[in-house]
Amino acid sequence: MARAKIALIGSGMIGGTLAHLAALKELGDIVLFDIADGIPQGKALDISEAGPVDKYDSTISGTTDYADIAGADVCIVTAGVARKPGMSRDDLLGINLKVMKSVGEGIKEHAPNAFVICITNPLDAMVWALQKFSGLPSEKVCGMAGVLDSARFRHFLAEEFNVSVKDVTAFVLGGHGDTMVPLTRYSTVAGIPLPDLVDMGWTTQDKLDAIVQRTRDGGAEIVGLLKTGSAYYAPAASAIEMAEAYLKDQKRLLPAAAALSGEFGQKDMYVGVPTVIGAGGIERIANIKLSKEEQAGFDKSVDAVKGLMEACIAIDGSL
Ligand code: TXD
Repeated sequence: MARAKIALIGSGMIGGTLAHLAALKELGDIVLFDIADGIPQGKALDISEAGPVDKYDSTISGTTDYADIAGADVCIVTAGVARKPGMSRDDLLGINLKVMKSVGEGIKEHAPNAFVICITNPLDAMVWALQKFSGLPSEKVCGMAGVLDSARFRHFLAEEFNVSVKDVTAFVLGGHGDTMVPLTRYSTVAGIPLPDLVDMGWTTQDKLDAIVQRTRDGGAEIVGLLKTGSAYYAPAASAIEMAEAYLKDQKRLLPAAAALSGEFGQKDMYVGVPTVIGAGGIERIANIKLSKEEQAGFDKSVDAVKGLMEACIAIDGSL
């Protein structure tokens, strides 16, 4: 059986890391695409040259020509600009919306059967615009943010409880931003819900609240430290987990920005929800029951995303 083909649209900090991780896991042959001539080709050659050491036979190529992504099974989109200190994710909208238009046209023409994972910020608006620009079925276009946000949450919880990250599960809902909604009652250590761990004295509610806030601020914390850009190792690892679930039909239940058609009382928009990812793409959305407080947090996040969508429509009336 022919190897899968993975196209990385954007070969910057996340794109290069995606290529390296996909090669290490031998998920398929990899095409790095960018408009900055030399970057995709240089990174592709460098990662190829690591192949003999790490023993992967994936072919990795770099290009500035969309024709070279032809027939891709997965497209992971990081094209656009990233934040600098003092910028919010929303500040990127004006520039990145235009980038999504060109990326959407490229995918529509050359890889219409791909499973598309959008990473570009502001994520929930960009993935919605990308699906419209590309015209791909909505179940084949999703956004990566929830896996990253829950991974950040899980890392902080594992540190707090001094337990293996392997046994910490976490649930986050809503947009990728300050309004994200970490669900503590569905987050556990080996199935023990966080509220029970508070009752057991493993942590306090104040410490838990601080961890939730640090998760919300996770992106800004790294931007403030790096000063030259934003996070890329954990975002890349998160998108690769989603791509693997599609390529291997794993039916993983993962948080993702997905198209809603009535779930959680919303439709015609993308926002972070629990999804089942398999060979059909976003195969199901777990329409979990939310408490009044959780629903209010989710609705606030939905309103923030709708505000970004309106800003997009004001810029590009074709949306
Ligand atoms: O969880 C999440 N979704 C976020 C997303 C986590 C971290 C970063 N997040 C966003 O991903 C970030 O705010 C950016 O919007 C993207 C990509 O972040 P990255 O750190 O990889 O940005 P880089 O290093 O600037 O890479 C972007 C590349 C760069 O090489 C540009 O030349 C290229 O995008 N680029 C384009 N490629 C194709 N087509 C067009 N039009 C284009 N414009 C720029």
